[in-house]
This record gives sequence, structure tokens and C-alpha cells, in this order.
Amino acid sequence: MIRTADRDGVRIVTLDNAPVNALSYALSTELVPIVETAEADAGIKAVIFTGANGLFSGGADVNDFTTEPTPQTKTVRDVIARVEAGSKTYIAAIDGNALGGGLELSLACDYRLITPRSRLGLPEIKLGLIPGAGGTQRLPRLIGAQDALQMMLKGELVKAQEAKTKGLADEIVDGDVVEAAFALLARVLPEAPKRRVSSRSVALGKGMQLMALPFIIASAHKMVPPEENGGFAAHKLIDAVQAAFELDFPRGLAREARLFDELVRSAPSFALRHIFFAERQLGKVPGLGSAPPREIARAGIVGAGTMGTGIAIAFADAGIPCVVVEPSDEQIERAKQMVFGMYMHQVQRGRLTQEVAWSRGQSIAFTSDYAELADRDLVIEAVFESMDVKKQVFAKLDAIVQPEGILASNTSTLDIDAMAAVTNRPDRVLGLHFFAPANIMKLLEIVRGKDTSPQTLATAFKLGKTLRKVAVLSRNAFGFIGNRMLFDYAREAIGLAEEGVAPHRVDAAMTNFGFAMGPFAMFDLSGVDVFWHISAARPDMGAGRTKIVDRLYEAKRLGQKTGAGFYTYDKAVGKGRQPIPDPDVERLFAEEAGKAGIAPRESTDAQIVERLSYALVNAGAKLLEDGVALRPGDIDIVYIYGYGFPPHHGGPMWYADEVGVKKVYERILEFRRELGPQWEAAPLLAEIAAKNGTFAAYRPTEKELTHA
Ligand code: T1G
Repeated sequence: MIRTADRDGVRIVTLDNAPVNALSYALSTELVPIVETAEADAGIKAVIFTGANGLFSGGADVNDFTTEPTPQTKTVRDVIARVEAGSKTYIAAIDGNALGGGLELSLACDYRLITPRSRLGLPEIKLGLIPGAGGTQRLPRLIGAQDALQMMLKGELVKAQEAKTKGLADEIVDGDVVEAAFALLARVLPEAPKRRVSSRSVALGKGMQLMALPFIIASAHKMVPPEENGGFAAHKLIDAVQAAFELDFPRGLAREARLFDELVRSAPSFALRHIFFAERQLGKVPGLGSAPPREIARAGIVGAGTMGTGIAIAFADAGIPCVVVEPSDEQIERAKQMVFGMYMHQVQRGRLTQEVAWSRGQSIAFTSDYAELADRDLVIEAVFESMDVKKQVFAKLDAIVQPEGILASNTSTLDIDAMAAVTNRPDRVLGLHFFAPANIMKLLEIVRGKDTSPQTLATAFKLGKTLRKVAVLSRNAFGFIGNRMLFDYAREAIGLAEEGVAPHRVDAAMTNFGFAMGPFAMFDLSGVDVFWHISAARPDMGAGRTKIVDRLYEAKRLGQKTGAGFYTYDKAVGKGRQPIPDPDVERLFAEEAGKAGIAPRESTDAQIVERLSYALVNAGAKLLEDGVALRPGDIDIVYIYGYGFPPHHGGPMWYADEVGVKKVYERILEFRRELGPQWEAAPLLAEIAAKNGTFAAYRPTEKELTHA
């Protein structure tokens, strides 16, 4: 895991622990004596740390955090302590990423050299942690507390130039970074003044007086979410940085260590580390093995509506030129305006240069002529959500697009196999379900038809990476994963309102639980008419036990876009996007509930959260049984990225483990008795509850895995 080599009295220590040179307990146990030996060797003047595998280090090994270190265990903290106490000159020669503990190791060195492709960061906050190996004490000393706090609270990776400007790196070198380290040593040795970051006094930032510290700390606490609602690590991080001002360096390190040790055992951190690994499991689909993905060099889209145009922008952002076919000139004009407006916004925000924005915009061509799709490697239809319309489009595409071309549907619920059946290439047909706005939302559901080939799937996953999407495999079933679960979630939200709980109370309970938006505000945003169409197609899905959705639809209360839905909206309030509770809607619910014979029923906020979150768990369990979703973690990722489930609860299935599957199951049995057959528990849930098990331990059967 570590290679060493001596040259001219300098020891080169190479971290070589594929794939990301994680500073695991095992590697640290190997590295501590290497530093101690170098320190004891009079012939060694300096030590250069560098990394193999194309990076310096991805940080501590996150897998290690589930095991309690013993007194004999060495961690990256121990390595850094040896460097800190050492007398030699230490250089971090960084080519590629240096993150987390990897960057912290370099902060303990006297010099940091990077290359133009280097990215430096302390992203621990994304794991519900804080830098636990000196980062909260050294970074403020190096770049000022204000910048350090921003960088650590956002967990952002800093590019090379910014790292140099901030003073994180001493030099950006173009050639071999180890040779550059030797050149630096030739300049500074033998004097080699100590440049340890720990000896610097901590400052707030350029031109900021220390008296501003209380203000900086107080405003930082105000900026982050409450501890119980996703902000637990953020508040501890601010406390750690404050300690850098109030305690000497050793005691500051000790404070940081205590805060880290509290966080690493916290439920939000377990949840966030689950998400970290679940996301990296998504592309591991049995049966994809050898199939080499095809190159998608040219794409086509049918339909220049909001979704089609958003998808086109996503391709343009990924450098894949695309042709958008749209019969209506007026719609093409609107789409062009959307593309132009979006890119100008990026330029105005300084996110893109004019040239890049222009070239991306130019890479999207609009036409009414299907023939221009003939040479496309992939064509995605994003036309009206009607099976008849989609079948016509697929039949047309099959006759026009080159034989190797893949044909995909952006449908959000409809049957992929039915679309494939009208083509001669069912092996190259699948669903690519983007989420609006398609150029922003990271979630992509890849829907596998019964005949979709492994190569087509492998190509879709590779495309997902190219588009920088989080791609999740779903088998072809109504609503796929996310929307199938949304229907049960919606059924319970509406059910609560039918029992007399005001929509704004349901929404408040769910936002307090951590959702970015409550269900009714979400329905108004996506459109009550979308809801109405789906529940008209599938009356058994989502619309509750009354005609409330029909009543709103008939009254043209379609949500934000018509100024009223489950809420009302006033342009003078929050630019017309602020949901305003509407007593008329509550009266409508009461009226419809009376007609349906639904008795009023009190629900506390906790019971509201149970009804909605357990509906997701039960639906998720059924998706696993049916082999629609591969793993519980896949379901968690879908609901976090696509529907705003709070990450600090890890997703619906992880949350069921947090609560206890047995408890969730028993509550669902009560709901079944009190509310009716829609609460029939999934057999898998009963099975896991019976053995007091967890979804985390669930392993799909071979049948489910291969979607047989
Ligand atoms: N620990 C364990 N495994 C890791 C890992 C890590 N830090 N980083 C990546 N992996 C695994 C990952 O699960 C996958 O495994 C493979 O490496 C490739 O990852 C003490 C406490 C470095 C930018 O948060 O951001 O240091 O699926 O697909 O796209 O203060 O990995 O192949 O079996 O992401 O090239 C802080 C996390 C840790 C950085 C590379 N560090 N990693 O991206 O590859 S806590 C992080 C990343 C810490 C100290 C604290 C990215 C990457 P598998 P990948 P990539």
C-alpha cells in the first residue's frame, strides 16, 4: 500500500492503495513507522509524500468508521502527529485530488505542490462528519477562518488556481510534481526554515478584525440547518473552528477529535455514509458484465417541450450535440428562447464564459424533419404522455434511425415493452426517465424492458455518467421506482386531508421532518393536472378516497401555474410561488369526505410523518419483492435525489432501519386495521420484521437480480 524510495537524502513515500489511496487504518499502521524511521535516519533530510493511481488521496477510508479503533489501531491522525512532531522537511507532491484526510496530511507538511488538475477539499460534511485529523485547526491558520468555514461547510473541492490564490498550495507545477518537489528542496535546503501551519496564528481573513469573530460564528450558526434537521455536523464544525481561536493548537486538536468522535457515531452520519456507498453501487447491475457500452456521439430528441429542451441542454452540457425534432415552429421558438435564456443566465452568474455558452447552445439543432435523426446513436422521445402518441413516434423512429441506434422514452410511468413492441429493435429500446428540470435534476431512472440488451443498459449507464446524472436501474413497471412510491405517498397525504388535517399542516410536518417541500406544495408545483391524468389512468393509484382531485381539476385549480391548486398563490407574495393556505380547499376536502363517509381523524405531526414515510417503505418493499428495484439503497437514492427525502435520514428504506423495521411493520398492521386494504403490508416487510432484520442486510435473490 506504500512504496518508498531514497534519492539524494530524500525519502519519497508513495501512497498506493487503489482505487483512491484511502488512508485506511491498515495503511496508516504501515505509514506511521515509515515516518518514524525517516525521522530517526540522519541521512534523510526531507520526505516527499505523493500518490499513485492518478491522485494524492481520497481521504480516510470511510469503511473503517463502522469499526471502533482499538488502542493499537493507527489512524491518519497518528501519521499526521508524527509529521507534526518531526524535524525533517515534509513536502506534499499532489497530482490529482487531495481530499479529507489526504488534504489534512498535506496541511501538516511544510510545502504543498499541486498540478493544474488537482482538486483540494475537506468534504467530510457530506458524510455527516467534520475533518477529524487537524483540518479544522490548520485550514483557518492557512487561509483564514472565513474562507475555511465556507470551504468546509460546503465540502467543496477547490480547483488548482483557487487553491494557489487562497494559499492552500504553494505552487502549481506543470511537469512531474515529484521532480518539482526536488527542485524546491534544492532551493530551500539545508536551511529549510520550518513552515508548519500549526505555528501560524489563526486569523479571520483578509482585513477582518478578530473582534468580528463572535459575529462570524453567530452568523455561521444561523446559516446552517438546525442540528436535528440535517445541520448536526455543520454546527459541530463551527464549534471546532471557534476552538481554533480559543484554544492553543494541541487543545484545539483535542476538541476537534472529541467532536469528530461524537459525529462518527451519530445517526445522520451513518445515514449519509450509507448514501455515499449506495450511490456507488447503482451501476453494479448483474448481467451487464462483458457487454461493452456503445459510444453516444450524436443524440436526437423528439419533442421540444420543457422536458425535451431540458434534456437537450443536459446533452449540450455534456458535449454531445443533439437534434431536436418538433413539428410546431412556435414551440421551437419557445424552446430556443429557453436554451438562450438558460445559457445567458449561466454567463451572467459567471458560471460559463460567453464562448462556452454559445458553443453549447449552438450544439442543439431544432428541426421539424424526422429524417435528421437518421444518423443518431440515441433518440429520446419526450412527447405527450399518451401511449398512442408514443407508439406512433417509436414506429416512425424505428423506420428512420440507423439500425444500431438506441430508442428511449422519457415516459414517467408508461409501459416500455409496449413501445418496444412496435419496433424491430426491442433489444435497443429502454426508458430514460429524466426529472424536471432535466438539465438540473441529477436523478435518471434507466428503465429496462424485457428485451433490453445488456449492451443497451451498459450504454445507458455510461451515458448517465457522461451526463453527470445519478442513474438508477428500474424494471419496466407502472411508475417505475420513484413515481410508484409517490402514488402511495400522495394517497396518504390526501387521506390525511380527507380526515380533516389541513394541507398546510401535512406539509409543515414533512418539512420539519426534513423534506425540502411538503406534498401539497409539490403537487401544486408539478401540476394537479398531471396528478389528474395519472389517477385517471390508474384510479387505484394515489388520488385518495374522494373526488377531491377531480374537483380541483374541474375548477381549473391546477396549482402554481394557474394561481391556485391545493393552495392559492399571489404574485405579490414570494413571486407567486409562496403557497397560501386556502380555507375553500379545506372546505372542499370536508365536503368530499362527508360524501365518501370518511370520519374525521386527528393526527399529530409524528403520526403524519409515520403515515407518509411508512407508505414509502411499504411501497419500496413491494418494489424489491417484484424485482423492480435492485437494492434498498437504490430506492433511497431515487427518493433523495428525485423527491427531496431528507439525506440525514438516509432515504425511506434506511429510515425504516433507523426506526426499526419491526416497529414500522407493527404500525402498518395498525393502519391496515384502521384505514383499510391499501395498507396491506408487503410480505418482504413482514419477513424482515419477523427476524428483527434490516433492509441494509437485504440481498436480492438471483431472480430479482436478473429481473428474470
Ligand atoms: N473511503 C472508502 N472508499 C472510497 C473513498 C473513501 N474515502 N472514496 C472513494 N472510495 C471508493 C468508492 O466507494 C468506490 O468503491 C471507489 O472508491 C471509486 O470511488 C480523517 C474523516 C475520491 C473524488 O469524502 O469523493 O477523510 O464502488 O466511484 O468518481 O478528516 O471517490 O469501486 O468499490 O467515487 O473517481 C473524506 C470521497 C473521507 C472523498 C474519486 N473523503 N470520495 O471519485 O471514484 S473522511 C471523501 C470521493 C476523512 C478525515 C476524514 C471520490 C473521489 P467501489 P468513485 P471517482
